Amino acid sequence: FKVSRVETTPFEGQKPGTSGLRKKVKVFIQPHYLQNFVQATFNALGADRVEGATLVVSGDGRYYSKDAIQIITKMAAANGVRRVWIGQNGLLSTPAVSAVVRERVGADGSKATGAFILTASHNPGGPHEDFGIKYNMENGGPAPEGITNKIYENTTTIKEYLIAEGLPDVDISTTGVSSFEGPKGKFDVDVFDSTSDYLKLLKYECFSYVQKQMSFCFQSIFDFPAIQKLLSSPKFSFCYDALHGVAGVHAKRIFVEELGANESSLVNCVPKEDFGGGHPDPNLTYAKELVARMGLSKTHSEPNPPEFGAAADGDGDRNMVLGKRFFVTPSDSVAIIAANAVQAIPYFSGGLKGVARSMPTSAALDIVAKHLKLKFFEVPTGWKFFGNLMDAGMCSICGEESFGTGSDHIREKDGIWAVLAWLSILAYKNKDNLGEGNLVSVEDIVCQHWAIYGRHYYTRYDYENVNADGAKDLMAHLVKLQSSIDEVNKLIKGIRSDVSNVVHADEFEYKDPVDGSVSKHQGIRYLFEDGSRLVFRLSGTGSEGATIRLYIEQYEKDSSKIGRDSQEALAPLVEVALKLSKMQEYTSRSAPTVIT
Ligand code: VG1
Ligand code: CO
Repeated sequence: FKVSRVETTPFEGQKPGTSGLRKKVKVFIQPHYLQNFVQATFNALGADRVEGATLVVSGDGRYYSKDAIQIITKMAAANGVRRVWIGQNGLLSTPAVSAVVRERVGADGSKATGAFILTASHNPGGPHEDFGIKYNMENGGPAPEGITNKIYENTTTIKEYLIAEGLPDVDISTTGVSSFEGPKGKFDVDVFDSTSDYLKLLKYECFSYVQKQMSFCFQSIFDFPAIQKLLSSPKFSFCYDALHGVAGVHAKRIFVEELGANESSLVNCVPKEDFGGGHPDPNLTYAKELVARMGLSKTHSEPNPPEFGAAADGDGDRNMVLGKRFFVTPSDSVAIIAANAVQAIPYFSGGLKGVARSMPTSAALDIVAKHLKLKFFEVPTGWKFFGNLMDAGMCSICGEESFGTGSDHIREKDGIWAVLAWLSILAYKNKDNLGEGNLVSVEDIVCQHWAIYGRHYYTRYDYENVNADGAKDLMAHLVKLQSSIDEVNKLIKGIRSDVSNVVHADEFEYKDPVDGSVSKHQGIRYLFEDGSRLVFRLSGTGSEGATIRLYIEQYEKDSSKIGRDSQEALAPLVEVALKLSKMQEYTSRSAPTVIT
């Protein structure tokens, strides 16, 4: 092939958000649009990281992915990349990409140096919906802000991009390596099985050198035989809904073929370009089928729901965990995994290096960290902030309220990992119960946790696609209010006298303890005397208008008060939040789009 230089002009608005660039498909398919962003990324990385590189290019299989893969492959070839690695059919979940970058070794001994992930995650897909792209680094984690800012800068000045001419479209449906000859030498396209490397990581891990015994020891992340025993017990039942996202591919292989779950326990596990027309977002609103199966639907009654259910988002990095007629909040989920990890998950048997959560995530994890004397970190929203802590050996388990949970086995959140973590805890708690005795259920595990650590009532209100100016004004109004806490407390007492006082309010700012970088304006916080919190943020993953997220949390230590309905328990704080922020006035919305 030859290298052709194509003239181009900048597009507005190519600024990567919380997790890459996400836009409507009709925006992405404009001539040069994707190309500009990809070239801007290559230029931001610099020749050192591009020439001779080995890049993974794959994603959640949403509409436009197949075209994008061909375009990026040709641009990679023209920019001097040595190899492009593609999961079969272009399908790799975000955690699988991270695993491939970190673990896979090519037939010629090569290792990946980075990845383009093609996904808009939980946003709907199809010709009229969203597409997205983000770049991950050599450690398998999202590019840090230094790089994403540079990418954006480059998109504002770009004049040309490079693309290979005469390079045929690659067949991504069959595994194998194809080699091509370019002006700078060989270029390989390697199409490989989507699940093998990811599975290998979850099943076996590291050879740690034990000096005393002078021997190598095998350690696995998860005890597959123990999980298999649980799944095959007639007392246990399981259900997994991939919402037609890419996790379905991995789920079939891991849960059914490896762990012996029944094929009928998989729902919506065939990936579709438009996710069957739904929102591939694993929450109580959008994972309707699973919610009904688990006996949590208000309109449908299910006589005998499974013991355990879980769902994934489009790119498989999120998870929702459900018990029989029981919802586990993601903030509780990460706290419970952390509290049980050392006993229940072999990978953590040597102890946890530390734990971390994003700022809006509830403080349930903080309490576990305190009890177990673990290092603890609170970072801004978005997985990229956890990566630095993990690379520095400071954090083992982390999570976000937005259904993201993970560990330092990779540098992305990992939906299937979270499910395996829960199955491990269930297997551990039930190791003597699978014959006789009562099964310890998901609900039992959560209630026992609350009894020890107290409960964080938690809810999130999302106002999706509201007027962007209104959203900005609402945030400005809240920042202005923060200048006088006395004034805020007067207002609050006028709304509800049964809510405690605000003792501190600010805009969250984070200084990375590893590289010292500072991230500002990461959400507005109101902290109350009794430990309650109100947090307001603007979403960074939407593709249209603005999305306001309101996070509401209240801590209850008294074990006689931990069994309430969370919406009911939080009603006073919700009222305060809505009136204090003048939500309806600024957004013209009388109710949120989604409540989780
Ligand atoms: C949302 C979530 C955030 C998550 C991000 C990416 O961001 O709130 O916790 O890390 O999505 O998740 P925002 O800016 O819209 O609140 V995913 O599954 O897109 O990779
Ligand atoms: Co996702």
